[in-house]
Amino acid sequence: MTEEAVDYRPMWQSLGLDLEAHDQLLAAIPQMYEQAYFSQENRPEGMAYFDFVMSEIHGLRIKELQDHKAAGGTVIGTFCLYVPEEIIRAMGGVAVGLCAGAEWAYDKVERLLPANTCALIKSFMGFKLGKVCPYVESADLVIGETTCDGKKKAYELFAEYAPLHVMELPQMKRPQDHLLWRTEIDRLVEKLQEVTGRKLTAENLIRSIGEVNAKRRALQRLNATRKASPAPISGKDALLATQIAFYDDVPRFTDMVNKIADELEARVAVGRGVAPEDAPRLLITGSPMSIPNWKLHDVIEKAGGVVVAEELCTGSRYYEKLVPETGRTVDAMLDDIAGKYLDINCACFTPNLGRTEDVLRLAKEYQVDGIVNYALRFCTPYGIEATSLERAVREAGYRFLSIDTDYSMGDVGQLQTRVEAFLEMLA
Ligand code: BJ8
Repeated sequence: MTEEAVDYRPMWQSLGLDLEAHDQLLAAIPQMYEQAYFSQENRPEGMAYFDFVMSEIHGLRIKELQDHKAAGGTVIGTFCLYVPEEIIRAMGGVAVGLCAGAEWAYDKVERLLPANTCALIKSFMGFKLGKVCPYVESADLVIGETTCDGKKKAYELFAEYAPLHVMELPQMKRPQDHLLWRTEIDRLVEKLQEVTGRKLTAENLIRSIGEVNAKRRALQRLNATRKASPAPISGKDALLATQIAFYDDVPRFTDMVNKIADELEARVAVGRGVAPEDAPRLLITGSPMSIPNWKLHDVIEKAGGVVVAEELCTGSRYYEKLVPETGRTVDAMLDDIAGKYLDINCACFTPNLGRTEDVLRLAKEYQVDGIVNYALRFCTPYGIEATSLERAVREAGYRFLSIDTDYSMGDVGQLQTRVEAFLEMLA
């Protein structure tokens, strides 16, 4: 990406955005971003790239997507980590994450959905109904999945506004569930062949698996540096990098993440950090945090803690596991993809003991002082799972804080008080 002043309004208009509402959205985000990000001291220089991507998130990146479509490619919107981006990419699609992290057009949303629906669902519906998201408007197809009940039912309504394909995700991980999931992967391939007009071949799938693995490996490198004390990067910056992984051009993003990982490794070598060595180190686990949701990290880090790990879909669940690179036929690679994706530990599964194991393993590896469970208000899976997680975490000797919040800023004062009290306990 290069910097130059461009008028994107004709592009937004051609996508059918409500320009007035979109202006309001674009006016609000830089302010939130500045308050959260530019107040940090000693940021790694490599964050300049991510700042730039954020500043162009509705501009240059959307222009790139339009150019990609004009050259015969497609844009495929997704809402969930279980949708395999390797397959989309292999068929000339660009996968973009459509989960939204801000309240928008709730007046329209609440005419369709109960007010006590989780913020993530209300937000993606609001961005669509309010016509302010150029990603969803660029999408040739949106892929939903039968994860939680809220999403499942919301997709039925969402399908009235956008072309939608829903994957049936099992809720258990028994052999018969693996078989069901594997057939859903085949159904996805068929649908993508129809939408993209391209065939899935062994060559394009091998290449795509390699590229997406390289992206995940780069994020693994970046995040591994956070095991050091002092942490060389704030949690907020690391979260931003993972959030951008869902939108950015894959090879460019991989290069830039590897570049910042070089810088962070050099910082670790000389003991340079973003927070004092004795700052309480926290792990956050729970519901995903989509752009521009930086609320909890911001509160924690402004209160003197440092977030060193995220067991989130916008965290380790996204980059820890790779698709094996040994498959040589389409069938073998689809088996590998099915296996890798079903191995993600989301609270929509029962039982979901793997998540607790992941949390405890990461807590040890990242030498954390405390664990914070983050559940979006009205998110039943993560809200209920907090009970068994808390039990296991306390038994293992960690302090635990359970946060239930949404995208509004109304409870920030209350969050600050709770976080400060928690950090004092850890000191
Ligand atoms: S793999 S976490 S992205 S389903 S927060 S909508 S669960 S009520 S988002 Fe998720 Fe895939 Fe799982 Fe990850 Fe429902 Fe909860 Fe809302 Fe949620």
